[in-house]
Amino acid sequence: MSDREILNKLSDRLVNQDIEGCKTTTLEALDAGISAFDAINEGLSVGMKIVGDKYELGELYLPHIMMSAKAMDAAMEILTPILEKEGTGENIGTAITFVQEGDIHEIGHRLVSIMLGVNGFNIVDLGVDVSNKTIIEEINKHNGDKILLAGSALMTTSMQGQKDTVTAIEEQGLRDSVKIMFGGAPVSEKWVKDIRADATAKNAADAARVAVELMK
Ligand code: HCB
Repeated sequence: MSDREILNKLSDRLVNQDIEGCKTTTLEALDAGISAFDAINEGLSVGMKIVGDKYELGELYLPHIMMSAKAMDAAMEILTPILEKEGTGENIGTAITFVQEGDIHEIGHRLVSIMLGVNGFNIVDLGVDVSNKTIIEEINKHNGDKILLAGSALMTTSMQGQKDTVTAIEEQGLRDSVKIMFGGAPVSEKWVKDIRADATAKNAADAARVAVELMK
């Protein structure tokens, strides 16, 4: 089977909520020499995009998405330690990563956190549904470090909260202490510019590239 066929199979397993199949196909991909990174970006993430599209079309329902998310988790359990080993070993700053208040979508956030860690950031992962109060407290704890804030929002509602986060940081006089990168499916270049954040990125690899640039 070609690499492309294995990656397609991985995507199909995720779309079909096949948790065991997702695990075995992930191992098959690694055995075939496919990198953990490609398995995520060209297999699993492609599958998750299809799941989202099918949900929107009414072809899949919430329980299906939850099972696909579990299949993604099962694959990530295998792939995360491999990615972590690929780390550069350098420390280019502290990345405070989180999902906006009211939002529990964590898959993309976790991928971004992993990729930032692999690329030399010390990761402070605040998890999902994080309030501005917690974010401000965490920035203050790391005062003096080079700080990147990497926030995710997957819903148009929670995305509005990103604007409040920037305002809260400005009001606390902390804006010059942090670089702010926001992402998630609804987030656009125009949105981050409008809310006075520094950058966005379309996927986890891009997020790492943009983050490293922001730290320069
Ligand atoms: Co969820 N959900 N969901 N969901 N969900 C979305 C997000 C909708 C778009 C689906 C739809 O209607 N088409 C929709 C939001 C609509 C909207 O606001 N416009 C939606 C909804 C409505 C909901 C609920 C409200 C449903 C309900 O209960 N009725 C509920 C939300 C509860 C809440 O948060 N309070 C809900 C729940 C769920 C789960 C639990 C079933 C599950 C999440 C499981 C989990 O995370 N453990 C889920 C999922 C999986 C999705 C979809 C299908 C996929 C999201 C995903 O994981 N994508 C999503 C559809 C979609 O997004 N098209 C749907 C894969 C990852 C890899 O992509 O975009 O998250 P990503 O991250 C990328 C990228 O954006 C970038 O890099 C990442 C990696 O490549 N990036 C960053 C992300 N963060 C970044 C930060 C940076 O600084 C830089 C880059």
